[in-house]
Amino acid sequence: MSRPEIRLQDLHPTPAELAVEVLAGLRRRPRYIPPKFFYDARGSQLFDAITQTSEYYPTRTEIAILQAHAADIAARVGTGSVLVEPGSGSCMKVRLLLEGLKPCAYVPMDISREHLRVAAEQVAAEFPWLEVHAACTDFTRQMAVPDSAPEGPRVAFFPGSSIGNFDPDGAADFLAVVAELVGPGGLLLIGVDLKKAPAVLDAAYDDTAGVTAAFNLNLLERINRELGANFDLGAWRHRAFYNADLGRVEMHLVSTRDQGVQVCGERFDFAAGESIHTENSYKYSVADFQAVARRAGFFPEAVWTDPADLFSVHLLRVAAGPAVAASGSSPSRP
Ligand code: AVJ
Repeated sequence: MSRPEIRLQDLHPTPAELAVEVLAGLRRRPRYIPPKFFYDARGSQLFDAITQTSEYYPTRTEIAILQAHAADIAARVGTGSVLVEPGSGSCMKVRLLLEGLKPCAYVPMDISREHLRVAAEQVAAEFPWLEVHAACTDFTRQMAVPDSAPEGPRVAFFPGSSIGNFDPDGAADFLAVVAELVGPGGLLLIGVDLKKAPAVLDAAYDDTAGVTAAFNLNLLERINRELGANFDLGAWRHRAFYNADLGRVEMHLVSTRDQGVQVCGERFDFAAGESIHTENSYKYSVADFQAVARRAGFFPEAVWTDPADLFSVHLLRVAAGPAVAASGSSPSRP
């Protein structure tokens, strides 16, 4: 098959940007490296492998919700929109919506350039009637729809509970950016993981096959490769647990001994047991998440959950009038 035509806008983070954020994170206490850096080519593959583990319920549960309510979602969203997906990964879930939504264009955005290109080309090949305008970008910093994309009512799709990587204030700020992106009357379809028994959460982020551990440790391999660092992969272990006080799963990389590591020519000393915090994954109740969405100028239109209340999918709308003020930003037609 010939290569399908897609447009790819490339704002991929440079090694210098990676260096700045990694060094800043390692100098802080507690040490923290943002989870967006998990997603090099191998990290994107490992994430897809996590979604196949028996312990990681969010992906299959959200897919079941989207399948069960595809007709309702399509009826509420309507056709002909510009469908924008920040953090599109392998573009798996959007496939469940495309026939019903018949968007005039699909705009997948991802930080992982080659993964994005391959995924976007596959969508274009499977849905020949669909215009695909991909944007390689760190959407936590920049979320512009490429100029090549057509005009049309915008719908944002943000599945997978990626919103959980932000703390609730950060989530409200991010949703305000999405509200501005879709404009007055615009829609957001978003997947949000729900609070549940801690044992279920602990297992989901520490699968017995060790895929999540490999995903977490791959961050150090990436830093070794791209920043010429010398992390000893054998001297770090994966740790994940639900922090009930803060309503989030935390992932850490824990040093198993006293050690020094060189990153970009700077030396970092780690004591045995000291950790680098690599991810938060906040969990919500339906009402708590709707409160966050309201702070960003969204109104809940519908919410769907699975029978076991593991996961939720929310349809949210920005008020149609010009009167919404979210985080001080004035909404404007994109
Ligand atoms: C992609 C951020 C939604 O938090 O569940 C999965 C990432 N990390 N297992 C999540 C992840 C470890 C995932 N998100």
